[in-house]
Amino acid sequence: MAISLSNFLYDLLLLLLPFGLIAGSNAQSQTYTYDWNVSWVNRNPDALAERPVIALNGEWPWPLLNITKGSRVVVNLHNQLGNQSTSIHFHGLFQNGTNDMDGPVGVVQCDVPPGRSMTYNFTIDQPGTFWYHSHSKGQYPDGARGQFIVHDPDSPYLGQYAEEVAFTLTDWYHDEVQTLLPQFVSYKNPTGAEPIPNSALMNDTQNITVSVQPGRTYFFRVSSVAAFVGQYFWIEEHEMTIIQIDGVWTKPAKANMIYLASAQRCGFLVTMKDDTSRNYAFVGSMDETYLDKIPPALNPNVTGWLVYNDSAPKLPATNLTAWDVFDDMTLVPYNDQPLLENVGTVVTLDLQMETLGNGANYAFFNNVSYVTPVVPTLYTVLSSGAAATSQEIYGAYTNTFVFNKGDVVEIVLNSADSGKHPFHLHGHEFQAVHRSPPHEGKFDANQTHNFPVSPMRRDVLMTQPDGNFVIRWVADNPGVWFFHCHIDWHLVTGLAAVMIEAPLDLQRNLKVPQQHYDNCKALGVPFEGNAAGNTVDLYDLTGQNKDVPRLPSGFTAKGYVAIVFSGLCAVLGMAVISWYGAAPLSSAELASARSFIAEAEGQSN
Ligand SMILES: *[C@@H]1O[C@H](CO)[C@@H](O)[C@H](O)[C@H]1NC(C)=O
Ligand SMILES: *[C@@H]1O[C@H](CO)[C@@H](O)[C@H](O)[C@H]1NC(C)=O
Ligand SMILES: *[C@@H]1O[C@H](CO)[C@@H](O)[C@H](O)[C@H]1NC(C)=O
Ligand SMILES: *[C@@H]1O[C@H](CO)[C@@H](O)[C@H](O)[C@H]1NC(C)=O
Ligand SMILES: *[C@@H]1O[C@H](CO)[C@@H](O)[C@H](O)[C@H]1NC(C)=O
Ligand SMILES: *[C@@H]1O[C@H](CO)[C@@H](O)[C@H](O)[C@H]1NC(C)=O
Ligand SMILES: *[C@@H]1O[C@H](CO)[C@@H](O)[C@H](O)[C@H]1NC(C)=O
Ligand SMILES: *[C@@H]1O[C@H](CO)[C@@H](O)[C@H](O)[C@H]1NC(C)=O
Ligand SMILES: *[C@@H]1O[C@H](CO)[C@@H](O)[C@H](O)[C@H]1NC(C)=O
Ligand SMILES: *[C@@H]1O[C@H](CO)[C@@H](O)[C@H](O)[C@H]1NC(C)=O
Ligand SMILES: *[C@@H]1O[C@H](CO)[C@@H](O)[C@H](O)[C@H]1NC(C)=O
Ligand SMILES: *[C@@H]1O[C@H](CO)[C@@H](O)[C@H](O)[C@H]1NC(C)=O
Ligand SMILES: [Cu+2]
Repeated sequence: MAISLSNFLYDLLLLLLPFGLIAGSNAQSQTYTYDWNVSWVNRNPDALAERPVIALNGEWPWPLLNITKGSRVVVNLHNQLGNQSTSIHFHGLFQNGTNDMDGPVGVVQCDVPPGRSMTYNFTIDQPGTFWYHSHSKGQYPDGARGQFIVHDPDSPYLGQYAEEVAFTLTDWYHDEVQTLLPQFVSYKNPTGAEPIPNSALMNDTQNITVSVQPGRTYFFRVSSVAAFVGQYFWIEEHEMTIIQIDGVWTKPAKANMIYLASAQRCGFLVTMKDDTSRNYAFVGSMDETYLDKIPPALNPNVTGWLVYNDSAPKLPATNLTAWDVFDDMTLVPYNDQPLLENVGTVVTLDLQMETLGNGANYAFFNNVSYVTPVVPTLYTVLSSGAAATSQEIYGAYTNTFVFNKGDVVEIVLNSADSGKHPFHLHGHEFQAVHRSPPHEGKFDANQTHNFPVSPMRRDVLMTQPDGNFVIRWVADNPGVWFFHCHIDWHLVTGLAAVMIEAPLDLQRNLKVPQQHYDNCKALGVPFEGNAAGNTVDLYDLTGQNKDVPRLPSGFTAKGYVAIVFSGLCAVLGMAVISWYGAAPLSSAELASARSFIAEAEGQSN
């Protein structure tokens, strides 16, 4: 069993202590202390290919953590990978007062290099179904993730179910990120086709079984820990009653099928049948609209079974022909929190994908593809005095926005991309005020919209292809909060922004442990000054990290591929064009390509 001994003892304590001592205001009565060695092991979760994965104390999958609301968590993370840096993010937590414990590298901390440690120390005062994962560049799809739940002694649904069942859903790759990433971010992939997963997994395996008792009600907690693809989920001939979404209790809502995009979670009740003569499949099915091409051998499905009867067969799931999926926008939070009005600041983020001068495809908000600044943004806040309220010092390539304490913030996100993108905001549960159907284009604030009286709150919301959404929250959590697409391939190519709330409050109240800075020192990463590391002139950003330069105008991805290859061999060039299924170049594209080559040759001579 993965839960540490101290955790077990605290659980025991929980049973023994008089109830009054642990519930309510006595929030600090429990501390969960974990020592985590992170290292490589080999595993074969889909029974198709063994590969190295990132283990926690030699175990993979990572343990399910079950923490009681109001507790303190202390994680001593020891990087024993030998050849990669690492970090930990507890997805969905507010980290209110502990912004430095949130995890994203380059935003609130430096990477933890091999051989070094970092202690994460924070309290949890919110219920829900969550997950925890590395927030170092592109790392969690190598297995550096697990599920965690926060048990709520004040749950409005206590007593309405007998047992809990928790598991994850994910896509899975046979290759390591270090192999896939250079293939993805490459001139050979100018359209930005994402790596295609090899399998779908349930709880990091397949064919799981859940033994059930007739007539009993169970609370299912399902977390997507996917790198890329969303999944449909359903239980054959059983209805689900959704009661929780991400970290928020909702009014009960009945569903036959749910959809979990990367990083989303859902909690639902299922009441078992009285008849025990047969078993029932439950299925996770990858949304194939994410994939640029569908390999014939790919099985997008993963199945588990509710086992009523050990001697009855576990029959394969019936193939569906249509998706009848629950619309999460119709959920209402249990506490009826009303729509936030009096918006103080509106941030409009226009999303697009584009090929840059190295021939690789990148993702943009407002024409800027996020690049990690020289100095992690939290450290810029803490070392810049009064200038911390000025957006400029955070650099021109980080999409950083600064808000006053208490501001009602609204993000309008307009996607000009044909894919689906699940966006995650750290440090908050936002109100999902509006989401358009596919292909609506930009949000039109001039139109009358009937926003919900009490919108769904959650921490990951998915845009539809070429659609838009509007979210709101109150900037009441001083900190530097990452806002990004949770498709890891899109995060590494820049689909991110940074929301800074009440920076002067942070300067007054946050004390970062020396150990965090020591990790920066070990890596040679500066931890003072503006985004470029300038401590003298905070408005001089010379030396900041920048986007890859643009292609010359009129130059297309297709043209780029032709050039690169025809430079080597004309025949190969033509072969590559047909490999991409592209039409022959137009004469304008050819002319533009020729002049680009001439210019490039001129420069290199
Ligand atoms: C799950 O069962 C299917 C069907 O029997 C099998 O093909 C697959 O290999 C199993 N998966 C694992 C991880 O054992
Ligand atoms: C972690 O690694 C250290 C150093 O090798 C070892 O002493 C310790 O026992 C390990 N801890 C766990 C929980 O495996
Ligand atoms: C899923 O895996 C976790 C961690 O190994 C385990 O604690 C949990 O019981 C598993 N859930 C199911 C339904 O098998
Ligand atoms: C690190 O080591 C693991 C385990 O040996 C290996 O599979 C992986 O490819 C290595 N990664 C890098 C970046 O060298
Ligand atoms: C965790 O933080 C609390 C509050 O700041 C502090 O009292 C405690 O000593 C810290 N624990 C560790 C292990 O750093
Ligand atoms: C988590 O712990 C709570 C209380 O300790 C328990 O009621 C619940 O069943 C546990 N959940 C899981 C999934 O283990
Ligand atoms: C369990 O399944 C077996 C095999 O199908 C069947 O013979 C038996 O009657 C079932 N038991 C119950 C309690 O329904
Ligand atoms: C479902 O469809 C797949 C191919 O798409 C097929 O291989 C499989 O046999 C079908 N399953 C059932 C139960 O009909
Ligand atoms: C996967 O499940 C879907 C939905 O039931 C079905 O349409 C499809 O045929 C299945 N594919 C395979 C390979 O089983
Ligand atoms: C986008 O940025 C590039 C370079 O940073 C610039 O050349 C171009 O004019 C910008 N486009 C728009 C529409 O602002
Ligand atoms: C909304 O109205 C304003 C003022 O009339 C106008 O400037 C703006 O372009 C309009 N926006 C859209 C999306 O039509
Ligand atoms: C953070 O804490 C402050 C002060 O206790 C509180 O007013 C605010 O609502 C909290 N915000 C979040 C997101 O937890
Ligand atoms: Cu995305």
